[in-house]
This record gives sequence, structure tokens and C-alpha cells, in this order.
Amino acid sequence: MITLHHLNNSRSQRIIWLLEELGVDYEIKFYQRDPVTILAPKSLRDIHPLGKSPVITDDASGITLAESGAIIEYLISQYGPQFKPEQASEQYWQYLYWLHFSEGSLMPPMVMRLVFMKMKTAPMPFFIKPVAKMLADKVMQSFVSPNIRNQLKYIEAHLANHTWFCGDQLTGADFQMSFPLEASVARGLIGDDYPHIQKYVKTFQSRAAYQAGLAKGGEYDYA
Ligand SMILES: N[C@@H](CCC(=O)N[C@@H](CS)C(=O)NCC(=O)O)C(=O)O
Repeated sequence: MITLHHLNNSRSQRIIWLLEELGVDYEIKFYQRDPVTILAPKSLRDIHPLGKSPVITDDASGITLAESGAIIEYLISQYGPQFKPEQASEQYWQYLYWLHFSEGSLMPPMVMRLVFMKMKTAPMPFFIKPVAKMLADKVMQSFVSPNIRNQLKYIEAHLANHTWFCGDQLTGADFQMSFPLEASVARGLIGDDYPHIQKYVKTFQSRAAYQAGLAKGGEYDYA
């Protein structure tokens, strides 16, 4: 049996979508974020020392695995070779690229954006507040926002010519890219100026397996 250790409102939702597409037997163990800090509960550290979600365990291989990209690669290798392009084909390199790009390039400025937004509203002595706000705005304007914009434009251009990230075939790269893109749509970072990303997000969100995953995963603000 595969167990997914799932945190509400998190990247882990894309693993539920994949598990549904694979049609394998699996169970979900639910973890709730702290409502104030939005951090994961300590109990997740009993499963993996870093205490982040997603994490899976698989009784068939005895493995415990964290990191969405590695989990997707593992599940596809074990249970869904149809979601991986043929080794060393052009699509395979695209698959590798987008599988890494999602967490390696796109998520870091998005997480930074969240942190700096929080910094602007965090409780602090009143005389520090204007300085903190100025610093946060400066970093957002000079680094974070331009980086997010550049990457979204790049993705928009790619999706103008591709149904899925690697072409005509739904692959692991799509599960991995789904979270930052749907979160960006939900947070208003992607408007009408990104029609191909909009269409792409609607396309995967309307799949039966995605919807089934949504019904099973509990609270999720990005769909
Ligand atoms: N790169 C990791 C990131 C894992 C991660 O940061 N997960 C978030 C959920 S979206 C988390 O567990 N946050 C709670 C915490 O940091 O306490 C992955 O893709 O799996």
C-alpha cells in the first residue's frame, strides 16, 4: 500500500492527482497546518526528518520518500511508465527540464514573495514597520517580481505551442508544474495576459482524476 502524508493546502495535492491518474491503491494521512504560523505539525517529522509534505511510504518497496519531484519520478517509474517519455528522446529532456524547473527555478521566487508579503504585515514595533515595509517593497520590485514575471512569460510562450509541457502527452512534468501555476492563478499573478497558462490550468483541473483527487484531499485553496 502507498501512503501519502498530506498537508492541507499544499504541494502535496499534485501527488494526489498523480495517484488518481495512476489508478493505484493508496491512502492519505492528513496533517493540518498551524493556523497562525501555517507550518506543518511536528508529527510530520516522525515520517521524514524535515517535516515537510509531500512524503510517501510504499510497503511494496519499503521506501519513504520526500520531495515532490523525486516522488513523481518514483511513482511513475514503479507504476506509470506511460507518464514518462521514452529515455533520451527530445521529450525526455523536456520532461527532465520541467520536472526540475518547477521547484528549482519557479517556486523559490514565489516562496520569497510570500515571505516578503508576510513581513509587511507581521507584528513588530511601530518604528520598525516603515523600514521593514520599505525593505520588502525594494526586494519585491528589484528581484522577486521581475523573476516571477520573466519565468511566467517564458512558460506562457512554451505553452503557446504545447498542449502539455512535453508535447501531446501528459507526463510527470505536468504534475510537477501544476502546483505553482494553479497557485499563481489563484493568487491573481496570472491574469488575462497569460491566456495559454490559463487554458492549461483549466485543462488539467477539468480532468476526472484531478477532480477525484480534489474531493479526497480536503482543504485546498488553489483550484
Ligand atoms: N521542494 C519540496 C518543498 C516541500 C515543502 O516546502 N512543502 C510545504 C508544503 S507546500 C510544507 O511542508 N510546509 C510546511 C512547513 O514548512 O512546515 C517539495 O517539492 O516537496
